[in-house]
Amino acid sequence: MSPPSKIGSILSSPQLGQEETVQGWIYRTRSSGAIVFAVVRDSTGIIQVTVKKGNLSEEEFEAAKSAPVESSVVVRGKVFEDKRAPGGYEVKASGFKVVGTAQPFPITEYQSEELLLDNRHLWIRSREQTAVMKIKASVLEGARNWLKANDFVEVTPPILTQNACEGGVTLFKLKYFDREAFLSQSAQMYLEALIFSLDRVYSLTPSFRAEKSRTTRHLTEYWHLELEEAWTDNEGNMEVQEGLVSAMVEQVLEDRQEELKLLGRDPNELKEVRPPFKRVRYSQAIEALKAQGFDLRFGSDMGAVEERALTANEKVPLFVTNFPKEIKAFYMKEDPDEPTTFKCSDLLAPEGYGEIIGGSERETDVDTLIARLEALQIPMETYQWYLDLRRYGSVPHAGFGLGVERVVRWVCKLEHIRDAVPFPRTVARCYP
Ligand code: NSS
Repeated sequence: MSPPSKIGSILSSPQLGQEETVQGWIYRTRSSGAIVFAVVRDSTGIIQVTVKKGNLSEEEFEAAKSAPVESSVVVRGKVFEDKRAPGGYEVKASGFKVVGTAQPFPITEYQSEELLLDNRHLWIRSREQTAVMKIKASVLEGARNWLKANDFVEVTPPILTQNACEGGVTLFKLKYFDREAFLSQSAQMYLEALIFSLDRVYSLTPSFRAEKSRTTRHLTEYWHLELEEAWTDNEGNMEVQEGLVSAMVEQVLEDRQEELKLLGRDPNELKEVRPPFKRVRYSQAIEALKAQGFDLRFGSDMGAVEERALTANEKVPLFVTNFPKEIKAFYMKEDPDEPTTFKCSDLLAPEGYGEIIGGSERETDVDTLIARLEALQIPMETYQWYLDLRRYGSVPHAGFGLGVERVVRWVCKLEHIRDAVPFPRTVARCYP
């Protein structure tokens, strides 16, 4: 028997009349008397298999005829052109072995969103989910290649922590023996510690947010790509962000155009994503939004609605800089040119998809940090190690965190962020 071929390679370079072996799962099947049309899928595509009585053993014909969808099969046969078949070719079976007979599959056409989520472990076999996972892999591959080329070292921060990097409201608390600990919201503080020996670092970890909000862009567990760099400022940090995001998109365009099209994303729409990205100050953004009728003032938080309005007509991500201090985190550095603001930026995806990165230059002065923690009434004990970073050779530095699923949602043009991750965790769901 010939060694198994991938369906994708059979369809892209068909050897007409040559015998091939395909291993996969039945995607669709119908039969009429002496002929069975089974569409078989593997990780690379789908192909029609025509099973005719008489071309193979009676036993195999009957097995093919009665095998339900999602049964795993090994099929042998010659490849022929068939304009009506998906992909334009079919395999005429001379062998059809059912390896694992499926029970009636719980997912059929037109299912409710709830049923699909309850059966997520099965639904991830769908072609759309498969395409998203491949695109996500390319997003990460593009990121890692770019980070390596730019001398960033991958590090492994902890997930169990006693520090609330992004405030107490969205912390998942847990009992850590006789103490209290949290699931990490961000690796930032640990990355800040690592730049003193490595200069440029990044990590890819899950982050956890006990977000009560049921929105299309919040998960309670998401993949967080975070980066920290010594000897740089907020401007340098933004240049890293635009280089990194462009490299992610470029890798997807190189590897995954078919998958993008399957998801309804025209690859051409992503081709303009190249540095530099536009920059607008928060104060200007507020003025622009007020002109659109929004009731806002300096100090108002920007949510999904405001971000959508700012970027609905953009094709390339947009930086919003200089947020007011009162709506941002304690560790950011004041901008001496506009002292009511921090040297920080949010990167908003185009087409209204909203924030994908939050970044800033970090405060380097220990007394300023102590004063801020005191003002926020944050107990200092668990922050002593972080303050030490300013006591022993403090250095200008900046960094950011990128929400991987936020990027994938935008790139894949997904309605909901939960489809950017195989097993979504949201307020409503921790199963399967
Ligand atoms: O809260 S952030 O804006 N910033 C930080 O956590 C910094 N401490 C990161 C750093 O400088 N190292 O979150 C960063 C990004 C944000 O822009 C989103 O893209 C993503 O993390 N994010 C989320 N994605 C999915 N679901 C939720 N709930 C979520 N929260 C933030």
